[in-house]
Amino acid sequence: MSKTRLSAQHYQQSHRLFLRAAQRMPGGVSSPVRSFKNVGLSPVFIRQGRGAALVDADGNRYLDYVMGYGPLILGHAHPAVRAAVASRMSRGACFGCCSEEEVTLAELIAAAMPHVPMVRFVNSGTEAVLSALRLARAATGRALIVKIAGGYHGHVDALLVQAGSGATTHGTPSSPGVPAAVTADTVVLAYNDIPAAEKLFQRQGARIAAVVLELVMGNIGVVPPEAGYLETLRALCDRAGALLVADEVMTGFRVGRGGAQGRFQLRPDLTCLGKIIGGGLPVGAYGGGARLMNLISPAGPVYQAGTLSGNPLAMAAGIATLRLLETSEPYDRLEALGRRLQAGLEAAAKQAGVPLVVQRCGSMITPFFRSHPPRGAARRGGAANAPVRNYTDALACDQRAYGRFFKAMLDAGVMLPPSQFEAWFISLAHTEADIDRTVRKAAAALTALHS
Ligand code: KE4
Repeated sequence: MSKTRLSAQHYQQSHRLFLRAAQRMPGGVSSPVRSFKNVGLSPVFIRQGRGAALVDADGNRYLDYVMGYGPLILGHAHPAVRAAVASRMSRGACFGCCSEEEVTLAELIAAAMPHVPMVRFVNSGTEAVLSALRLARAATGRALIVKIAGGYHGHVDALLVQAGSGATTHGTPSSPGVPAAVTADTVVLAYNDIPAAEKLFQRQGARIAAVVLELVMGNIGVVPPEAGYLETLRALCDRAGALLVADEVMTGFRVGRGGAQGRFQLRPDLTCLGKIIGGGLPVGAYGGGARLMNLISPAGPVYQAGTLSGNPLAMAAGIATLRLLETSEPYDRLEALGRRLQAGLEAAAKQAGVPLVVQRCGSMITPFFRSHPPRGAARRGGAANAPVRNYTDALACDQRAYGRFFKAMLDAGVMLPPSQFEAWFISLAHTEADIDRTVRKAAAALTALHS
């Protein structure tokens, strides 16, 4: 592997594991973003997580803000989740039959999300979105799908067009292997661009089966919706007879108990979930009203199935997690920690003279490294402190600066997502002292970056 390694003596075991992994797994990983390739490094291999802390194969400890890319809102190895999974495992974990846990988790989701009274469990966010799109096309008899530039919805063929997250940094936005015929019925809109949406619906509204979007973008970094944007998409869909599919795989139970649809008072027709509802075990789900969901086999003709769908272990972990999220108290705590981290990072960047725009929704947060335009050149993607409004703005940020910041923080014992185009996640295991320690280390890293 020809990539620059972290300071060698601290990461020998990880590097040895990585060399073995690279013999057996493409890129040595099970998912591209965790390869650290985007920041030009070899990945660390994690041996243990507990609370907000990780320990890698070399015994290095980290304060973690990846948190599994979102599922671990309680923190790593939470006692309630450990107990629920152990108890379930002791009685068997896979029956190919129904289990009570599926029903209980479905009821917990419905209680928190009024627009998701019915749900079908699957095994990943990808599977949830691809199933929701099939249902939307069946329900409307239409083919056209509208997605948002930079939106990432898993590796769904039809949506690997200008996709965010790892698809921005690891694959060409329209990945090889996806025939043009598959994306011929996919149209891409810029986020937060109401005129573009109105124009598309004016021209093609009668052909549109669904608009699928992250209500708060998290896969280009955190970009919240601007006032009126979500409401406009809802009205355009209603007028055209198209469905609004909210991909809340990341935001569901993250930005509030009712997800982003609750936070922004939006009525989606279908909702995709994942991550938190599985408490760290493999899970996905899609849901909505009975009229639509009863089109799904065996209730209706739209086929979708899965050997491990509704797996009792994942259900048990999800139930244990959601049961600790049933009041506003945990979200108030996460909001306060998020506000503290945002203020700290902004102050540190200002002190260091680094053009950083920190954007946040609840406990998901991203510092965008606004690029220094070449001397005399016009800045692309807005002024140094202008908000990142969409994919174009995000792509104009300084990825190299983020990569240097990532490495400095990793060596300082803080694990961040290895990409500018990801969200950092705060958990209920993080403390104010953790946040303050993070800000101190970030201040040192930013100062070094700018010296
Ligand atoms: P999975 O198939 O990875 O479970 O979910 C896909 C997905 C769908 N929708 C949204 C909004 C998502 O954020 C994701 C997956 N998120 C990425 C992190 N940006 C997962 C990390 C990875 O790919 O390894």
